[in-house]
Amino acid sequence: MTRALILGGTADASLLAADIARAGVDAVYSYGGRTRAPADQPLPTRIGGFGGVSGLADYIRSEGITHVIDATHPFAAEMSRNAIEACAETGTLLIALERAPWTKAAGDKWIEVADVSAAVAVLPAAPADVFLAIGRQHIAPFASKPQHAYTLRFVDPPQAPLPFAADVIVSRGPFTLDGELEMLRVRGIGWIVARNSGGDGARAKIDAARMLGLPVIMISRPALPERKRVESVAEVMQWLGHSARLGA
Ligand code: 3Y8
Ligand code: NAP
Repeated sequence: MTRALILGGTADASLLAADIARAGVDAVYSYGGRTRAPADQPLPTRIGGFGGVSGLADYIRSEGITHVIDATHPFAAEMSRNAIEACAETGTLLIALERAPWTKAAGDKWIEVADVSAAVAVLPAAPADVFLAIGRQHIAPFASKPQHAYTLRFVDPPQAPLPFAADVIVSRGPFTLDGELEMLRVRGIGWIVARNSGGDGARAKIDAARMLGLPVIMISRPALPERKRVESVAEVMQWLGHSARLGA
């Protein structure tokens, strides 16, 4: 009897949850508990960490989970690694629903870097207006270049003092091209730092940067161990043994 665990927290995970609920598959949706008011899901939902690999393995056993779908974000590397280990340990089927990375298009001015510290290093010495579109958890290294005027974008208002002076936009996305163009123009942004999240929910800033001729410091995704990986909800539904929603 199928019982699925969705490791969620992304737009794709929400789309999958809707199809799974519609198909009547027994499933539970899991958030990491990063935001104050995550979007509601049409499935029983749990919020918070499992307690590492062993916590996840215990959860899988106690809840009788037969299929794990890792629909987290490409940068949620620790969760993804834990899922691979816990599923190997418990002999549970695992699939990743992971959108393709954004690829550079004609006109894009990308500087591709491996991680946040490399992104800081690439910023110019001369003061600039910099938009950090990388959330809240990984901004501290930019304190080493306080000469810039930073704009940050968080899902929730900051709970603690910021590691450097910055203007914070509070918005959870998804974002629109017009909204990004307006924001970048009004703030006179000269540089954007982004992570290669892929998907549609945050790509508007990349398209807006191309239209405005702005450089984007693009942080590449962390490498993950091999695991079965698909890019569409339909493929996950087939893997679960259910045809996707007809006419989807
Ligand atoms: C808690 C669930 C939807 C889902 C929205 C997608 C789209 C917007 C792109 C920018 C980039 C960023 C950030 C981002 C994207 C979608 C999607 C996506 C980037 C929510 C959500 C949770 C989170 C966690 C949050 C992180 C933060 C990252 C903001 C819900 C809204 C910057 C990633 O304050 C914090 O601690 C926030 C932490 C992880 C990265 C970071 O390190 O700060 N996402 N984002 C999930 C959980 O608890 O399990 O609250 O409803 C989901 C979404 N985030 O309904 O359309 O790709 O699916 N989220 C990045 O670098 O790309 C925003 O601002 O341009
Ligand atoms: P992470 O660094 O890979 O995970 C850190 C720890 O958070 C995990 O080891 C796990 O704790 C817990 N965790 C993460 N996702 C979880 C989930 N869906 N359900 C239960 N526990 C979870 O994760 P992150 O990058 O902070 O991302 C957290 C959440 O935000 C994920 O749901 C992800 O999909 C979503 N998100 C992240 C980004 C991003 O940029 N990273 C962007 C959009 C959405 P234990 O070890 O205790 O189990």
